[in-house]
Amino acid sequence: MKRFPLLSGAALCCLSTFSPSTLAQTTCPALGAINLESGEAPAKIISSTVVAVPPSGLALVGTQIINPLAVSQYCKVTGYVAPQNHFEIRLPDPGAWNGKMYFAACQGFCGTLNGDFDNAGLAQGYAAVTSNGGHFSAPGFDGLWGASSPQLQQDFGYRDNHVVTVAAKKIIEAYYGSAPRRSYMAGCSKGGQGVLEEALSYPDEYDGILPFAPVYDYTGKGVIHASWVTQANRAAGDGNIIDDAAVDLVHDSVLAACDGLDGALDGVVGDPLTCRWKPSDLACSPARPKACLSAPQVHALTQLYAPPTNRFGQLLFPTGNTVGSENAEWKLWVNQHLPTRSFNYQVAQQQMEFLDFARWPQDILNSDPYRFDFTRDPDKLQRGRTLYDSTSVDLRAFAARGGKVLWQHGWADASIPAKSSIHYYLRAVQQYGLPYTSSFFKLYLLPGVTHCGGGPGSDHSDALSALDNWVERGQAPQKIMTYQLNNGALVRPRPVWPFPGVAHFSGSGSPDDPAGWAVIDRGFGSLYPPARVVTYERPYSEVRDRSKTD
Ligand SMILES: [Ca+2]
Repeated sequence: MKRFPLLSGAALCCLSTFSPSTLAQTTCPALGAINLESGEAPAKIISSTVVAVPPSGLALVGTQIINPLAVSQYCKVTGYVAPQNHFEIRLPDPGAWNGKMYFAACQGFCGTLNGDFDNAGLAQGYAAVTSNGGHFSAPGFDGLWGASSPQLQQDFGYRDNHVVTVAAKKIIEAYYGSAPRRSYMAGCSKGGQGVLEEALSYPDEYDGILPFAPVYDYTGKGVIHASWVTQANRAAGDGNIIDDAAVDLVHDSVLAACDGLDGALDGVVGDPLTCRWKPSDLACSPARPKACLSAPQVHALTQLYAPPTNRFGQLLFPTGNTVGSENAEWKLWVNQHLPTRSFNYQVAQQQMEFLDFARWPQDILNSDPYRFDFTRDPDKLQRGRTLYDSTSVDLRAFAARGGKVLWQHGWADASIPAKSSIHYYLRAVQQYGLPYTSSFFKLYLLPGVTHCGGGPGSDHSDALSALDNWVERGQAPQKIMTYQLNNGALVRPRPVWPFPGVAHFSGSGSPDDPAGWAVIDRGFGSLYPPARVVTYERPYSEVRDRSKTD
């Protein structure tokens, strides 16, 4: 949990100069009396109280940089939409409200309600909302709540964010006397799928979205790619072919070969697409008898970087892991540390066991990632795809209303490969053309950044302001500045340009001097046209037919 120290100063300064709204003291508790028990999002408010911002400031989660305003207190509203879609809304005082709404979608398997997700918006004057994804559950990859619970599965897949949005807009209007003039939504991983799903299925609800490393192909990633990785690295006794030491060996070799391709030896591969390193470069040989990979290791690593395919060679997911993503996160997602299973194993096992089928355990065919059959089993996942996947690139209804997409993904993500985001973008371009697509949709790939932030790269940016500026003033973002947040200080500045632009350093000094970086537009090259993924071929109208998921 990070705290932004500037905010504490802002909060302290304004407690003495800005009289806390007596209006809030009256209207906030009064929210509990409004009746929301009708319509498609029947809701009840559990509590509504004014909360003072502590001198230490608002706790922040995520990668949003804030420009703190004078938020000295807020109205905290908790409640739920039937049956179990719990939410927390944090409302700035009427005098501090910017007239807009910010929704932070839950991530992972959701199941918790973390009001601090609101703070990236609250601190900048937004009425901010977050939810639990439609259920409460244990931390980590716990899918048990989904057992024989089609309603909770639907809520998690697509309904929770929608109904909470509907209820939140009513509450915001009740509090301020007017509905939000603009609404934005942000989320990473499963949260990224959630914001994309909103734009696809409920295009009137948001004016701009901030997907970060979205698992838009929830089934393809969570079951198929996760099982592929699990099987590729399986050694006798369910150990690892590429163990933690081999991961380090590989990463050092990749860095030696490709760190400098972006012009800066800064411990980060800036453009993995130009990195020609391959596993056989580390193969053991008479010339390299030590610090090398055995033949089975070369084979396993090749499989890990390769996309999942069936026995006919057809593509089941757009990509394998990314060269340069061999890091601490890789060791968690790919490697077993028995008795703890890899994250990929846990995700695939829990999805197949509890989330993809209506009746547990009667319907379960196989919940062992080691036994997933890439030729026979993908067809058994159609119900899960209908519930959880947002693979359509048809954002036309969203764009027609002026909706904008500012999409980010870390290149060093060892969970959801960044190339899956590229694949989505290229499919959109293939379907609707580059001029149209880029007019409302920009993709930013962040070098050295791991899943949802972290890693050796620069993960923080003021993406929300860039999006707001685009929506409100029509000023499309180009370069965005990214930083690491280190003890409250913004360090390691790096400009990032929209894909396919690549940042290259040609300065003579430190790569921390942003003036030394410029953009190279290397085009789509061999990436285009995007390879055909057979699992995306199902008619979208059929995928959207959710009447069959009860
Ligand atoms: Ca570099």
